[in-house]
Amino acid sequence: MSSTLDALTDWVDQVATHTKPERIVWCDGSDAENQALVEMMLANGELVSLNAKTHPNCYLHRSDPDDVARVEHLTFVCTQEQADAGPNNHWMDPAKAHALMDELFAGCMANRTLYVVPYCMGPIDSPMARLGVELTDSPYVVANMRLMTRMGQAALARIEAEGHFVKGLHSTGELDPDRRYIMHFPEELSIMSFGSGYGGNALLGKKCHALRIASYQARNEGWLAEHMLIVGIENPQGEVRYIAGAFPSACGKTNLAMLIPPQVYREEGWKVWTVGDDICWLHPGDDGRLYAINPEAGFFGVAPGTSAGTNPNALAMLDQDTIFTNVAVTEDDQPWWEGLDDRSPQKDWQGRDFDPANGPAAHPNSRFTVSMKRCPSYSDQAENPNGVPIDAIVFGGRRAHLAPLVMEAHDWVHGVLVGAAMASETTAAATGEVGVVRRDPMAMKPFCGYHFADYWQHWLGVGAQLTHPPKIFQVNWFRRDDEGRFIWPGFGDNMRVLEWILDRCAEKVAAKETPVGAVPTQGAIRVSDLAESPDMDTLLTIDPEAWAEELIAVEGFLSEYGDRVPKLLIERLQAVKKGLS
Ligand code: GTP
Ligand code: SPV
Ligand code: MN
Repeated sequence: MSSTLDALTDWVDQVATHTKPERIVWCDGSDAENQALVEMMLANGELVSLNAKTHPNCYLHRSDPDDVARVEHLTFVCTQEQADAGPNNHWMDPAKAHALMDELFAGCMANRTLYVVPYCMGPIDSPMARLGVELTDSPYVVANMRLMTRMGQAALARIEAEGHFVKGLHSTGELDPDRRYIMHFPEELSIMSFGSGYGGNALLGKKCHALRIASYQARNEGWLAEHMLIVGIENPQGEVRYIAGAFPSACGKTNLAMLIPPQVYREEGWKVWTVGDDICWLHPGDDGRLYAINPEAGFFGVAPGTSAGTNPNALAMLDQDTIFTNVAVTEDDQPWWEGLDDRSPQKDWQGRDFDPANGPAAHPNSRFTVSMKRCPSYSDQAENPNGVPIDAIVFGGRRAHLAPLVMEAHDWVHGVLVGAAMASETTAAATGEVGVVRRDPMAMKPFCGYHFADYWQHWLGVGAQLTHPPKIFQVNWFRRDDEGRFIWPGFGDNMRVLEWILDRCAEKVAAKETPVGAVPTQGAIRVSDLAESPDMDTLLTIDPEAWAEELIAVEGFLSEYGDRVPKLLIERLQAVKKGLS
């Protein structure tokens, strides 16, 4: 091994001395390596085989029932100064965190294998891509990282050429929720995760590296690391425009990224191309526009609600080469979840005979892991090393009330305020109560690796530098009527809103200005071909009194971030408030 890999081999040696694995395996990412891992996991029960006729090369993993979601209360950002982590993060002194983690990791890999997983976030030849190595004792993590990142030989070769990478150390430990910590050391570019095998806690390339560590690096280097999907919309003239969208966990990114337009749109020639469904790295280009890459290579998507009606593209990719986590199974061993179809499952996500008295058959946060290449709408630009130019940024959330179907921010500064003011109902993607409205600025509350006030300042700074900044919008697919039903049909019909957004970007359509943003004029959102017209008045009306209350709440929220909050943002908030009164 060449000398530029010395830092890596030294670190592997050091970790092995401390954690005492039975053996060390350097992963090359090959099919043969994956096949051997799968066979081992089938033999030891970590994976269960599914119906090989209907779902070739698909497997089911059942987590420990106490380990099914991200654990925000056990996730820490460990900067030297507590203030740098900000009120948005749990903080621990790095020395204390290291001592705690060293104790947990001591000897924890006895009788286990230590896998060395080199990975690249982003197209392997992209100047925007970043490297990492995850050391893990979980073969399930290895199999997932192989689908979710460019993992193995090519990544190792680039690490050797560049000489630097993010260090991630992971052990499932005993899966004891009381001995579980996800620690980030942005100043050391390292991550330590102990006691969980679940996605966002354990696949360290994803939220830990590509968002928490990367957002910290991005701030220092002048770019943005965001919790965003990237989608290309092709119009009947064959022009493709790209939209990046930040929605909190389990709020519709995967679905929007691969939507199938309604029939009238398809007949006109509209097409949708998927670039990414969860994470987006945005870089200012020489032409004054913002360019996006998806650092991931796969989808770790929410299963419940995915069906032939809601997301046919997702369903099509899931019948082969997919790892399912915590879904139910039918009597003939096909994966099943709530919302899929009207078959009844035989076994629930814990492998018990299905009994509705035990709750849903599939865990509400059950997921699928699949390569992006299996997506029928996979964009031919997804591998473009220079990324795709972004015309619009969309912020969305789950709001039963208040937030309109769509509105446009007045300008970049107002757009940053709209993003910072986002709120959404909590979901099963993280442990804790579900359905509670909380502030989730830019859908980054759980993922920003530094002080939110500094983050908003950075957003303002990036925007100021762009001669052609994307327009910024807010959307809400989740408005409910008095009976609690969703008013907007959502899913493929969200295309109707994207068309308006792109028309606004191209200055093709007028809008109704309000102090909180510009909303579509009557009839501007095409709905006439829908069998049942949704209540567009409710969806698009801005209630000045309710918004005045909302802005007071936003003001209170921003004040929690102290005098680091950009003055420009506060001034803009005051201006909007004044406009309303
Ligand atoms: P993460 O992977 O957790 O970051 O989530 P995500 O933002 O990619 O969410 P996803 O697209 O997987 O959607 C989560 C849930 O919301 C699923 O159950 C979907 O069926 C549902 N959903 C998505 N889009 C819509 C929509 O337009 N309307 C309604 N009513 N539900 C939606
Ligand atoms: C999310 O929770 O936002 C996800 C799944 O995308 S996880 O990888 O667990 O973060
Ligand atoms: Mn996510």
